[in-house]
Amino acid sequence: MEKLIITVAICGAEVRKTDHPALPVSAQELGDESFRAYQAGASVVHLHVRKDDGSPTQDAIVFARAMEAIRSRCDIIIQTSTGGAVGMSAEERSSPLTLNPEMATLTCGTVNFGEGVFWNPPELIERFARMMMERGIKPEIEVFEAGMIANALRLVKKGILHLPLHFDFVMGVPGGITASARDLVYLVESLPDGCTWTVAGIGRAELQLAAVAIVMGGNVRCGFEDNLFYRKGEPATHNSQLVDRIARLSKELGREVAEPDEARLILGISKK
Ligand code: KMH
Ligand code: ZN
Repeated sequence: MEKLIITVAICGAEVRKTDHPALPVSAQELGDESFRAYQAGASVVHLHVRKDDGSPTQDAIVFARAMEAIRSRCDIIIQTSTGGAVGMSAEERSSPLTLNPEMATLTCGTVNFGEGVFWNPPELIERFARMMMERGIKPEIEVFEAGMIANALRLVKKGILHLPLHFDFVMGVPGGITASARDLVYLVESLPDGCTWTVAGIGRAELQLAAVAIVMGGNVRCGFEDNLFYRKGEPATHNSQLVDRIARLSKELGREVAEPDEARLILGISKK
């Protein structure tokens, strides 16, 4: 089995400081939090950014500041979000791609997202995919529902995306696929040979599905975007505490954890 790639989703767009006082939001906080997670074993940081008042933004200038803060501390792979927050325009969501990050997310379909709708019509997906290909940005295909795999493979057929692709299964969002081992196996078995995958379980499913992914040869995402708790009733101190547990579990199960350069090799990313 390849080494385990741990992605840390340090802040997301929906969680607020009032939900967790240690939520990183400023560039310095995002830099420090990414560094702690890197030291604990994360090789990819899934990045959202915030305005000064803590609300989500996709402003390229705010992203650039956060990316600079992260890069000055460590060589973790930076994966910018193109999802942003529910309700943002396609224009706004695509802004961080102008910074040519090493990696970016590409959600391949529309899905209910709690009380809202995470809107990803075919034209938006295709536009984002073309931008990523033109700029040499490695897409991570975000899958909230099984049909999103087929949507991504349609873009392969059209010659816009190319195999092997890397997928992230986000499981347990209210409105999306359930966070069960059964559904994870189904998603994995739906991928073409040679593709890589990560699982991001929401809430308490984060740890449970991580354990399944580690033994199945997949990869793991954890962090405050998906889960704020170390265990029931006990908030995690930092994102790094969640990363550290996944790294420990993986080593106990006989799988070493990838450094950023090893993750680049596995994912087919050439360092920028
Ligand atoms: N905040 C969600 C609506 C992504 O980063 O690409 C979308 C999201 C996915 O977080
Ligand atoms: Zn996200």
